[in-house]
Amino acid sequence: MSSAAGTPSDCGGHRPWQSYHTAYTNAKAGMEGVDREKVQKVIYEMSKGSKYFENEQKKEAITKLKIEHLRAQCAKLTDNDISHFQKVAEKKILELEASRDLSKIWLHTDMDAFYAAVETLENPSLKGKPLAVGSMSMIATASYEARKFGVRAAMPGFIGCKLCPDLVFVRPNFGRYTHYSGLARKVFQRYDPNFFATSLDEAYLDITEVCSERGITGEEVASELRDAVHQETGLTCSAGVAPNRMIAKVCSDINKPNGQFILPNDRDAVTTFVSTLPIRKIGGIGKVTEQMLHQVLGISTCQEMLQKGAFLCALFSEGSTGPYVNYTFNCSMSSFQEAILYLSRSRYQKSSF
Ligand code: DCP
Ligand code: CA
Ligand code: CA
Repeated sequence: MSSAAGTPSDCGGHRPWQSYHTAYTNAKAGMEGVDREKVQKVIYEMSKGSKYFENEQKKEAITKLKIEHLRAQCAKLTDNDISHFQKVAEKKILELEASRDLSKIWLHTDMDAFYAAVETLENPSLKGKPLAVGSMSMIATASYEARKFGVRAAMPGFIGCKLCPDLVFVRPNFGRYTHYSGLARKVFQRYDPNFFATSLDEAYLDITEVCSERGITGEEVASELRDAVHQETGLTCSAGVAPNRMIAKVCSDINKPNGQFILPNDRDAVTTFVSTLPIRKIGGIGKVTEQMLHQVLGISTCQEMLQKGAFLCALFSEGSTGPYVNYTFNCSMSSFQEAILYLSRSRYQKSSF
């Protein structure tokens, strides 16, 4: 087959930490300047030998087997197979392109370092300190000051301490978070009475109507809404504005903390934005799918996913055989479709929730 396989990092011998991927080795907002290799090494050294680590290693071994299986399937594809599946992929893309909808303006909003920001608001002496909300066994979130050291949500607190010896711990106070969430939601209601919240700290708003009624842009709504949230809660949030919900969510993370990113309702702007987007940004593509698509088909971005559409259809369609393919059909095919949908239309309607 013609597609280049990914080049896995030095997994074997002298740098084993490079292949240790777990929930908290992935970067979050505020971790851009972190020395990832150093952090990964600390995580690896401190986790080695634990039950959790062994379990992660087992999962990793299963993923490797799946990758080998998929590579073998790929190698069996004939030129005829590939040209057949190329047509299948192209047809699907054309169908979706025809239904592209750029008529809606969606806003996704997400509070910054939510639990940590609430705790700091309640106790201003924590301001500016590297803060972890949680315990020695689990960190729920970390302040942006702590993230500079590689400390993040889902990481055991004892690893956080190793990465950042001055890390301050606060126990979670869920009542507080619910209270502040309620205050923020009152603001959201002003812009979309039917907004829907997906967690205490985030919500999706259809701001199409408010924009047209008041003759203002999505950018203006985002600024105004963030100011109002700050005024009502004393907390900052970030926002993303885009023609569909999935992209709006990706956009709200771009200028975090206390920032916003606007993607205009314009086909070229959307396709350009999405083409360079790492596949991991797609809801539903986690660590395992990311690894498989990268190592089997050399796919890292949504654009590459579309370019390899024939291979994805071939490996993950119902016509394919093999236990692994059946097992991953739903997940991987939907990942492929998600990428196409990103480029195509606003898929999520309120009724789908
Ligand atoms: N949370 C948790 N456990 C996790 C992840 C998050 O308990 N593994 C809680 C604590 C967070 C809140 O949910 O404060 C919101 O999660 P986010 O992923 O939105 O992270 P933050 O709001 O803390 O930071 P930011 O959105 O600025 O990256
Ligand atoms: Ca948040
Ligand atoms: Ca969130």
